[in-house]
Amino acid sequence: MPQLNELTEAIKSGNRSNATRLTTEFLENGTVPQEILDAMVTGMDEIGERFKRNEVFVPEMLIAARAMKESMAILEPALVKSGYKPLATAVIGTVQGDLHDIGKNLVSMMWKGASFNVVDLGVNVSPEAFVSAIKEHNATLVGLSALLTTTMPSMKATMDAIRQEQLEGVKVLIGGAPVTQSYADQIGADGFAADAASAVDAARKLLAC
Ligand code: B1M
Repeated sequence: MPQLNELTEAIKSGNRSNATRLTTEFLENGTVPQEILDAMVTGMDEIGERFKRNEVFVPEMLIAARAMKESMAILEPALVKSGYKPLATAVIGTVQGDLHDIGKNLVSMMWKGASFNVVDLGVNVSPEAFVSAIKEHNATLVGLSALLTTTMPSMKATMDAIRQEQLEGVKVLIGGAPVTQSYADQIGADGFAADAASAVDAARKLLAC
């Protein structure tokens, strides 16, 4: 019988065929879906830590996230049936005027890998679209990404729109190459993360989960 740490390893190394095969086997032998998910999340956490230490780079993260995504597709029906609730719902997007999405997609995948329900709004997202998605999905976490100095003001406009709505319990995390903690402070965001792995730590901290 396979061990759960083999699944952790398969996710971490981005071995899709092993990860999906093991997920199927664990489900067939009656392993509790939450335990299978925990093994996968540990794999994503470990690759995230290695990414922060510059031991692996964007391609390895993408490959691991793809293995996670495919295994999750197999696991999800059983998880839902078992009454599993994601940690929180997050809305994420690249702000208005900005078409860069590689970093945002990484954050989105890492959040999914950490058991958040993620609604990805894509790129060039207006402040109004963020606000209406937060309301529609009852999101408590919002991720704003910007890669251009010229689109950083869209982050502020989005923050202003969110704050104006006085949405209770909604935490906003921002990131992207030109973005800094001091900019986050300046526009009243709840947090800043320098990379996708740190975005998981920051989200867990902001929501205390
Ligand atoms: Co553009 N581009 N680009 N570009 N592009 C940059 C950003 C630039 C630095 C290149 C340069 O001049 N050296 C420059 C910006 C300069 C500035 O503003 N300071 C630039 C420019 C000027 C432009 C155009 C204006 C060029 C033109 O048309 N004249 C134009 C703008 C279009 C628009 O958005 N309106 C443009 C267009 C494009 C492409 C479409 C061709 C393409 C984007 C394709 C795509 O994303 N699908 C592109 C690309 C690929 C780049 C570079 C080369 C790479 C960006 C990237 O994907 N990095 C970039 C130069 C560079 O960075 N070397 C450049 C990899 C990615 C994993 O990193 O996105 O930083 P990054 O994400 C990191 C962190 O920042 C963080 O986590 C990620 C990984 O851990 N992070 C978050 C990101 N979002 C986060 C959110 C969080 C937390 C962390 O919380 C929610």
